[in-house]
Amino acid sequence: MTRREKNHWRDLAVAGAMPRFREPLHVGLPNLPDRGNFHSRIDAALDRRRLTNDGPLVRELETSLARHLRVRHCVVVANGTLALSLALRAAAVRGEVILPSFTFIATAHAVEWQNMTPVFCDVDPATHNIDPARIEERITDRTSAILGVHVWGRPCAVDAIETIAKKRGLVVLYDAAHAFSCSTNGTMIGNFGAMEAFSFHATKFFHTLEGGAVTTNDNALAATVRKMRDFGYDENDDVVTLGTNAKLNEIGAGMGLALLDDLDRILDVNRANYRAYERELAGISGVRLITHNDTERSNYQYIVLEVDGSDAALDRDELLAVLKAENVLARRYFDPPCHECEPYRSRKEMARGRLEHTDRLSRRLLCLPTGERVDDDTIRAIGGIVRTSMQHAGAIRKALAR
Ligand code: T4K
Repeated sequence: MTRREKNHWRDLAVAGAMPRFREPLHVGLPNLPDRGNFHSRIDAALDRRRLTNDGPLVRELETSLARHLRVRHCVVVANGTLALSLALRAAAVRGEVILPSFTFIATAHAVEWQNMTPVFCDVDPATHNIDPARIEERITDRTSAILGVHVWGRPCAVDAIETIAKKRGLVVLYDAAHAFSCSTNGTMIGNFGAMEAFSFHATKFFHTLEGGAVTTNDNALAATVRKMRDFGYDENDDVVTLGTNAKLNEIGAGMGLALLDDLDRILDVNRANYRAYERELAGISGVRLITHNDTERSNYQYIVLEVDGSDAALDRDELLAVLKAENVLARRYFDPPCHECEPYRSRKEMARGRLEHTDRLSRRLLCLPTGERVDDDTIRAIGGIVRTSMQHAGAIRKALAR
């Protein structure tokens, strides 16, 4: 928005109902643990002069995460993208991999980076996750895996995907980057498919600065990922397979351990923030907050708003512009979706059927700020901006168009 537009904006009668935040309010502002806890873990690592290569903090973190996720093996790695790449390689996936386009670009790039071919499948508009009813039409004799993504921490239809995979002899993997500490039918995400890949990036509610993990209940796969993470070395220091450097360092592990001690507090904050958004956004026509199954564990990490964009209300990009003018830096995820990004967009085979719901969702969703720096007053103010914007959509649209 230009200065002239902003001035005009301020002149609008509705502007008084729109509190402007003094500091920009970001989506993805990292949560922090108790500093004393973090510092003492880091001091111990410095005293030991053991900074990386499967150090004691990494080992302790793996044990704690496996316990939390109730999974047999948790192999922590340098980031979520490498977690995906290692899982794909360890599962010996070849040829085509069916995955949603409605995901962060890392999911598709991890497949492509391993010289496999991503085949994009549409999502269920209700869950935003890969639609099992559309998977079979994507299977060819070159398909070897289905890679589901638990978008916004809401679990994929794991049973339906498993059934298709069994019938067609395919490997199932999950990108669980959004789904740490979530469950489905009482089982923690991390236990499904052959392996699941987590991201512990700083913007995730639980993080290790940069980081990620592969989880599995399969002993052989876990052993393979462990070797691949460390140049292919085995426990006897022999190089027994192709590997890379995907190791997490001790500082990141120290952050993860300290945050795990605070996990219940952070989950409480996220849940309370989600409930506050539910209250503040209730009844505003043209916007809908995504729902979570409250009988399961959820991390409420993303506050996702669907903006329907009818004539009577602002569309998603108009609402984003209003929020930005008021210093609320909401974000579009995932726009453009993967199939609209290079190198996928230019490919002929991308013409294989439209991704109707993916295209539609990517134009309608935005994420609002949450986490421990966001409180009830902030959410009330953001709710006020959204409500006023939608109530005065006509006048605001004119101001935006100037
Ligand atoms: N699969 C899925 C489904 C994923 O969502 C992701 C990552 C992956 C796989 C890959 O995992 P990693 O390899 O990343 O571990 C962010 C994150 O960088 C990315 O990790 C995340 N998903 C994605 C959904 O969001 P951007 O491009 O939005 O990041 P950026 O740098 O623009 O930051 C977002 C906001 O956070 C900004 O408003 C500023 C704020 N921020 C960020 C950082 C890093 C801070 O306030 N402080 C910080 O330290 O991708």
